[in-house]
Amino acid sequence: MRPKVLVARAVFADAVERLREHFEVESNDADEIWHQAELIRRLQGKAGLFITGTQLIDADLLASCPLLRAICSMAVGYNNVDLPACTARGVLVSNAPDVLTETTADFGFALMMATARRISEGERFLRSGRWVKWSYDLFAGADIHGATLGVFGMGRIGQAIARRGALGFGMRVLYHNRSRLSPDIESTLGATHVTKQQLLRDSDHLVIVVPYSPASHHAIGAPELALMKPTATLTNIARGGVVDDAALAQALRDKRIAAAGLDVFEGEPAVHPGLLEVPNVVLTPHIASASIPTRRAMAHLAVDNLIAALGAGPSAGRPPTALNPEVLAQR
Ligand code: 8YV
Repeated sequence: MRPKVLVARAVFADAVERLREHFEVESNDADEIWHQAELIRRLQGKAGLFITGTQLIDADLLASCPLLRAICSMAVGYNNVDLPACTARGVLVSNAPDVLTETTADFGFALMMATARRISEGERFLRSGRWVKWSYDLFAGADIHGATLGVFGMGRIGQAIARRGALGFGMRVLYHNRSRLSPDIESTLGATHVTKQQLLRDSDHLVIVVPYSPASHHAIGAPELALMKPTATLTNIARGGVVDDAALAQALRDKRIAAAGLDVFEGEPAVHPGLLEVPNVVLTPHIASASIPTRRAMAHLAVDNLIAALGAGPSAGRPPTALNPEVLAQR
């Protein structure tokens, strides 16, 4: 009998088709949002699960689904998955790194530029019919070129943003990260490692790319925002929860910082009402990796992982981007 697999959200048909070549597949083509009990109900008897960054995989779910052997996510971030609990239960977990790095960095840069140059504010103004004359300071914002870019979290996406800033826009690049890059990489990127305080104080444009974990919860809150320049912008493409959205809304209202660009939110798809009320923020619905080729590559990488993790296909037993490969050794 072929293993059974559940695809928790709608995804490219060709990706699901590849799963059907190896498994008996139940897919959520209607893209319903299943509550946790429904997800658990549908997982009964399934060996594999395809998820996005939005399904919660916790110890309760794992305990209720004893046949589950592999979970593949089409996201790079995996804060929605209790990885130690999966490892303890012998469930192989994979994510989808690398394939989204450049696309996500493009978007982070675009969001930072839109924020600094007040593009959303300008468009709302124009669309509402209020543009009646040119003025010397109409939506005058901050420059990107020659400014100081601060990167908080210098993983793959952070490095790709730093590269764009240094090489494309002549920016001075500062970064803060738990571990420092090698001197080689620092000099290629033209990036200088600084303390978090210095990063907050010196950045003209701060971009948040640090993964979410209990340690990074509200890493940017009222005390951190108070250290930033009043002319600075903040862009968050990491995860809601890294930034304290209530504190940010207050800082934007008080003009403690000039503007923010946000692609991710605490409790999304809900957005803090204070953020919807202030004009100096660009808001997008978690789309940083959303180019068609990249979303397709993410889905297919997740499929590669699930096929291999369940012992099928040419890479059987060797899922390319497993997060807990030690589970395979125990099988
Ligand atoms: C995804 C993301 O859009 O990969 C991530 O971690 O946040 C986004 O690229 C989303 O989570 C897809 O599942």
